[in-house]
Amino acid sequence: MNLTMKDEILKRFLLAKDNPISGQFLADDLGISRTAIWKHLQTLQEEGYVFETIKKKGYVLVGKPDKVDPARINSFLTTERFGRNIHYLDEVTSTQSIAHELAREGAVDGTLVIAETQTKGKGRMARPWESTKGKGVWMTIIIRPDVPPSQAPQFTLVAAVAIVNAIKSICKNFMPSIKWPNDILINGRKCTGILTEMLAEMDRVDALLIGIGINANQQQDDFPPDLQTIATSLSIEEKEEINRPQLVATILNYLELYCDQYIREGFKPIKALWEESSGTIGKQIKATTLREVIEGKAIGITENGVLEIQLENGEIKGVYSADIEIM
Ligand code: BT5
Repeated sequence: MNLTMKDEILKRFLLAKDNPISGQFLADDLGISRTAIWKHLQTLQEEGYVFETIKKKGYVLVGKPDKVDPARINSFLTTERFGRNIHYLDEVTSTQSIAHELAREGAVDGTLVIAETQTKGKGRMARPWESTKGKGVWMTIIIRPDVPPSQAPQFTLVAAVAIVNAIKSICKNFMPSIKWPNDILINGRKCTGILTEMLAEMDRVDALLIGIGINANQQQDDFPPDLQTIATSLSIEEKEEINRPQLVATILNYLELYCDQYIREGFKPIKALWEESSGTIGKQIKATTLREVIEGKAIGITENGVLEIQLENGEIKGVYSADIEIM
């Protein structure tokens, strides 16, 4: 849905920052009665927003619950399409499942599904994805590029570039790197996973569902034992609380830019951006595909996003999809 009236009101408070807004101004601006405005403010208060009344001037928003709600994401968006239609839910099985349903029902390009937690978050090959409540970014964006199905995997790399650049623009105390094809690591630990799924006909993509999971505000002991040594969060590395709505919007801002650039100019400019942030190229790696295990040096990605590995005997092998271990 587009922003509701309550979200429109909230957005005005978010943009006004410390400046008071009067009930009359809101009523005039939004074309509803002052009583209706007051009712929406009351609902917002019930949701955890705190307003201070400034005599003769109006209200100032002085406290917000820590949520990735549409109004807050919207206040950081500069996109034309991405994130302009947001489905925000407290708890879901997986944002991918909801996105599948919405895509089949005709959801517009750029529709975002985002939740505070997932009970059945999933990685590739149905592996479980840990989605701690209120601490991460668990979202799926539905896009409808006019491309053949063979081009779908490149969008994972487009998304990785968008996410890594969004993280770099918000966090200053560490350097994230992309691990081909779908992870973002910080100091060797995973902070982000991407899962791209597709609805397609024979020769064209109907919708791509780009699922993005980012550990934002977990502390180390929030992770279950099996992830303790392999996962990290932006907040652990930055040593500061992360503004999740700002992170979501910044990713969408970059993602729209790079998706459009990819459609317009092909993979070349994305490949250059990808290589700039890659932690895989030049490394000795072990790639486990469905069919074989390949060991060698990662020497680059092709125009199709295929990872090229040079074996000890000099032979170069292209890998379309694999789990990578950096040796
Ligand atoms: C991925 O799979 O990395 C893709 C993850 C995509 C998650 C998003 S969240 C929003 C959307 N809705 C969904 O249901 N999914 C998407 P893969 O490369 O297969 O990695 C999965 C492995 O990562 C697991 O087997 C664990 O070892 C590890 N893992 C699970 N949860 C993690 C977490 N929160 N942080 C770091 N690593 C995790």
